[in-house]
Amino acid sequence: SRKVYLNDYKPFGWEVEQVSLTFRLSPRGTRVLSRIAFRPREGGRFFLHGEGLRLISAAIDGRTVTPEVTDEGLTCEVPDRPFLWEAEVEIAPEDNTALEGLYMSNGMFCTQCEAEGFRRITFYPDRPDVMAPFRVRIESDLPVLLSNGDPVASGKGWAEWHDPWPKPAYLFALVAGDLRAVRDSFTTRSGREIDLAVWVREGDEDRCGWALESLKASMAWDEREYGREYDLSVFNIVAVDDFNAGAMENKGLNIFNSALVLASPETATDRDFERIEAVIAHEYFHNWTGNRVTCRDWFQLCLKEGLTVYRDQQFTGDMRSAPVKRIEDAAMIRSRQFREDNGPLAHPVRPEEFIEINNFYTITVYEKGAEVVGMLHRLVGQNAWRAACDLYFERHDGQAVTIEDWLAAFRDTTGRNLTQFMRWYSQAGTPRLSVAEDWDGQTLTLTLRQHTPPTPGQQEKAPQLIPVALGLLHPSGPEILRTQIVEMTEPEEVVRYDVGALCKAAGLKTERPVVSALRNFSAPVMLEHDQSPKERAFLLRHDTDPVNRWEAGRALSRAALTAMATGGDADPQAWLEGLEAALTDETLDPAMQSLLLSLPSEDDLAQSLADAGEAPDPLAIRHAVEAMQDHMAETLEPVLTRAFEATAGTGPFRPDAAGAGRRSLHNACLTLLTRRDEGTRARETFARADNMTASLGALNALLSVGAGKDELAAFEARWQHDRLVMDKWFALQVMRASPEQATEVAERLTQHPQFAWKTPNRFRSVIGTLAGNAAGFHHPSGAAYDFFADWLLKLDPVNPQTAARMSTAFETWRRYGPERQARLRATLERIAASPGLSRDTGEMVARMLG
Ligand code: B3K
Ligand code: ZN
Repeated sequence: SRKVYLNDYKPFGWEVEQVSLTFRLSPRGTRVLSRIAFRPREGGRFFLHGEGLRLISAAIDGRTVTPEVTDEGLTCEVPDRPFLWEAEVEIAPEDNTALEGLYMSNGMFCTQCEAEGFRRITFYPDRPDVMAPFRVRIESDLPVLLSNGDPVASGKGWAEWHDPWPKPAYLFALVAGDLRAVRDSFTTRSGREIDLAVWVREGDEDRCGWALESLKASMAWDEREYGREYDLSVFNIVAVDDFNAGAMENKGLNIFNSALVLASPETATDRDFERIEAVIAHEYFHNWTGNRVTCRDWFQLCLKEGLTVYRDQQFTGDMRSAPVKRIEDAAMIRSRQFREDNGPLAHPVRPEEFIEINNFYTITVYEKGAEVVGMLHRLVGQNAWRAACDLYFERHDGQAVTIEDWLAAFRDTTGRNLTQFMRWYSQAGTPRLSVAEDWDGQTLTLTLRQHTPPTPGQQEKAPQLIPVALGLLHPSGPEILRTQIVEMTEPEEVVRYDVGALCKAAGLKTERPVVSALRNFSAPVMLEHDQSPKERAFLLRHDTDPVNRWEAGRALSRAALTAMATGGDADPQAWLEGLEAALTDETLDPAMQSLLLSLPSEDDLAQSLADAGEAPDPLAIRHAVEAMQDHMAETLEPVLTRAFEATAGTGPFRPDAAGAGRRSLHNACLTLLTRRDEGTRARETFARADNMTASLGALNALLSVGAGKDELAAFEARWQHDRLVMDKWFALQVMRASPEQATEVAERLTQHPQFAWKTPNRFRSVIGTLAGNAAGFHHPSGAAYDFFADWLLKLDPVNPQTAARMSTAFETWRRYGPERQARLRATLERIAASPGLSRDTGEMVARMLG
């Protein structure tokens, strides 16, 4: 398979002035007629992408031509002047199980073109830097026919759409089906009324309200915070059950995985509501960051994704709780992004080579990309941030641009030289930031050192610009130095604080302060800062920075758990005391209390052990976590009971942050208390539950102590006709299965009549979840590895994109001991050697084997 390199970028030799497409839809033989007006620029070899297309005819300016067609596209002699290209092709949407291009789901036609799916619809320069206005005519007996832009005209069996905004082909979309609309409207700040609609299958109409509320909130927010208004007369959202990703920002016609649109209190959890709100916002925000200004090439993916994730994070912080959101984002980077950045799949936020671009829709591009954008925001401050974003939109509206263009808007706004900052985009790997303290009774000296270990293809790393947010607390509690940003640029820097003066100013006795470093997770780095359990317990209680307060608790529980998992000396005392104080602190938000109560994931603990040079044993980790939960439940029983009762049933379900926070704490307490009461409370909760957050919380608590058989059956009986709820039912059983039984449980579920393995959501809920049950997945029998690999190989020819993504379950293989490593390597080698392996999975496996 061929590699593509950033440095090989060349613009396309022709400009596309206008695209007209006619679709004659039919499941086995859809005809696509294209009329494309080309105008020469540099010219050169005229190549149009095209895959799996049957070419019926082609003409230039009305004269038939016979282009040379290969697996990847066609080449043709073309005139050296503007010309009209016309072609007709045939495709079979019904046979398209890869869910890229035009495919079918439950009798409905839909598309997914990002990244390179349009070339499976017709011959076209399928690259993001070719932007053009589109006209689309759809012919079909189906009642609802949708495409991008504004509706132009329609009649019985046809509809026409026009999108005036030049767009790359990856933003093209078409939907045709027997769909129902739930409608609303939004008036923009300049007074234009936009028709909004969510299109769903019959029966789902009562689950669209939240998506519409979220959409209107997003539209208002983007006007208020970024001055960005919507630019078409309609905005359509379609829910589809078979979808590889979460959602897609096609211009004016967003297509969503139905799991990320449909919600009602009975069927969706608080988490689902929050995710729907965030993803609706994310796709909507792409209208400016991605669509109006797009990427020059796929290496620039973070240009739209990092920025849009950052915007949706800001939005969620504004709609809900900013500190809670920040803690969750920091936690996700530290576990999942660091895992990627420190393993064989590490790549820069802006990669420089790939075989299959779909393999680079990663947590590094998205979430680390968002961290980099956030650092930039904090470095330049709010006013310059807004001015630079305005400049970026103004300068590049209608263009396909690069990270350099993005940074130039900041350079030109602030006069700042961002050359070193650029390394955040080009260097892979997580910088290690160590903080060493020296105290002489008066002055505190901090020595900061940075160093980034090698990653695949990048041996040497240059120092990065690391904004380090620091604060100091007096050991009696008060803060003596408010958050200050040290902009570190060198491998080593020394910062001195005149603590005597700071204490004096605060009217306090001079004492050695407690350092709170990397506040608000000011940079995506691994902090190495030796602090005693006493200092951590102090920060857990007193830090003014919510992220570091949480982090102090994390550090305490992590230390205790890793010690327990390796048979070392575990002293959870400081952790438990700190937790007790947090749970009884009435000034703390329940959502925050719930976060403090959560333990690091088993995978995080495995990584911590690996970082400390030990081979983790996932079974020992599971036992340590369970022992810790028993310990927490026992020592904190009275406090947990009080918090559990205080958060019980408070009126009708509303999916807002306050309600969600209370329910989250309630469920966290329930899970622990279930270890003490034989499941009494959980059974009662399950029986009384009137919302999915409560039922699933209770079911989860029961399954995690090996109970809940009857409840599982009752749940299935009640929800068997609801595919989204059934996904939860499948996943929970695999997630909560004991290490010995996990593979068996997953295997049994694959025999369930509703195990529709070609639907990605269902595949992920069973097979994907098995990899999330770390102790089950890494059980020494090796059964899970074989089972998982067999299913990946079965899915691969059907849906390579989803198979490739799921293969990342193996990315941590090198962190384990020799026996597991040998088995994992053999499994990866078996996958790699299997005949006909897709390009997608082939690339992933080769990278993992290194
Ligand atoms: N841009 C899409 C993702 C497309 C995935 C292609 N493999 C959704 C998003 O990030 O908004
Ligand atoms: Zn996106």
